[in-house]
Amino acid sequence: MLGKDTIAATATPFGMAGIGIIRMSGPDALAITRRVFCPSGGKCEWKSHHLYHGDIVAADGETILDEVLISFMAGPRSFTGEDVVEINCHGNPNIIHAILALLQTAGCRPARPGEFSERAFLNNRFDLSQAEALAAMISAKSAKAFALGLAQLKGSLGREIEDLRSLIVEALSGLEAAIDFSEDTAEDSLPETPPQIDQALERMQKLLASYRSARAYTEGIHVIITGKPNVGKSSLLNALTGRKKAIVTDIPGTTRDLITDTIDINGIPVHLMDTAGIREPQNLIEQEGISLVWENLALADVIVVMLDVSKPLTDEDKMIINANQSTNTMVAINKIDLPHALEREIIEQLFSAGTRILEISAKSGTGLPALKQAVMDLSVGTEPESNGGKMILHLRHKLALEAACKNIQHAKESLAGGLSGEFAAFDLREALNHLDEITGRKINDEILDKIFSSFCIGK
Ligand SMILES: Nc1nc2c(ncn2[C@@H]2O[C@H](COP(=O)(O)OP(=O)(O)OP(=O)(O)O)[C@@H](O)[C@H]2O)c(=O)[nH]1
Ligand SMILES: [Mg+2]
Repeated sequence: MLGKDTIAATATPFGMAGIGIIRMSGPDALAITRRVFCPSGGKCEWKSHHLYHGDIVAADGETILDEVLISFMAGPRSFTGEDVVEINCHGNPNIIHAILALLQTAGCRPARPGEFSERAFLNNRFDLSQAEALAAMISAKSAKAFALGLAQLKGSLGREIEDLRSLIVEALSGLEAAIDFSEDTAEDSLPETPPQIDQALERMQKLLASYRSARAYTEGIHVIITGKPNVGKSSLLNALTGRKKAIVTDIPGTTRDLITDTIDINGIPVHLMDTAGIREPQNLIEQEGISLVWENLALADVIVVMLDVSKPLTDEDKMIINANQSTNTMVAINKIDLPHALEREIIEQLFSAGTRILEISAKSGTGLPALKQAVMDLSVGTEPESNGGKMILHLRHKLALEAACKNIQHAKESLAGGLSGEFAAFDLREALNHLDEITGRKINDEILDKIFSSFCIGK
């Protein structure tokens, strides 16, 4: 990778700011800087990891473009592993553009999105999972999501994958020794299942189980509130967000559009969706609104079916209850501040055993903390820390791990079924390949391009 062209890009967002940072990496980074930079006092020694003050001077050799601070990090002790220069100029988009253009005439080219990280990966500054962690940190929507990205950047996932790799390599060498032995002695003994196979499988399944809660922290969870008109869905949205987001009236059919808002529960972004009350639509607008509810019910992580305790159950309630019997359904019996016309036992019988049923008052706020907790239990389950911070955040990692698990299970089955150890050895090698996709030990260029091109420019 060293010896390639030198690249430059702004590392800070374009826009007015106190400072803007332009980053340059490659073999000519220092030579290009020298062409455009006039240090205070006339000269500087360009010691690595030092900061230099001076002016950026235009191609005419006279016009000062900006007064800047420049840091120089000589490779390989830099982010990319190459020579890196960072120019701290004033955060005016015109000046940043002008300096970038000047650097290009002096010998570099604009960096592609993610190209700095790609070079860092190719120069073994970090593994692929760490590069992806960087992108996850930049786009993290909550402090918790950032912390998970940071743990991955520190190598928590990479280390776990290397441990799993070692277990499989040990199992493989045990198997291969057994295969060689049986060939040498012409004995037909069946190879035993190496214990490392089960250990690896268990750890991989634990890692896979972390995906759901990790996604909750990074992407948030989608909660939809459904029920017949007037049960208090919009009131619940308003009570949970603490804002008058949705119109509330006692006229059934008030809400027709989807109304969304995001709240934070224990560091998790929870995307709430208030919906049109479900009933026989009375006009085209309501009909459209209700069909949107059905579409979104299918996509939600958690469904809150709302009932009104002050009114007897209707056919509409029963239809909604029957349509929402999945494991991600919970029930909110609302308006418990009013006289009850509904019995809890009857509602319990209408849902499958174990369904969470909460009694609330959207009006007074009673039961809302318990409702929030139930949403968490249903969507996140166990805390991610329970796996020592080893989690998978990316779908790409999940798919690779699932494929590796399948290979290992296959290996186990063929050993248990008395097939030659060669078959199991083949599957174990495949499992290793899938694990190597996660850290990038072995990965094709197309996938690499796809990963890095989704990064932002300057990263
Ligand atoms: N007493 C009492 N009234 C409530 C409670 N929650 C909602 N209401 C009242 O019930 C009526 C309907 O509330 P909404 O929040 O608009 O009900 P909705 O389910 O969104 O109704 P649609 O949008 O028509 O489907 C309003 O008059 C609310 O003030 C509650 O917990 N207690
Ligand atoms: Mg409403």
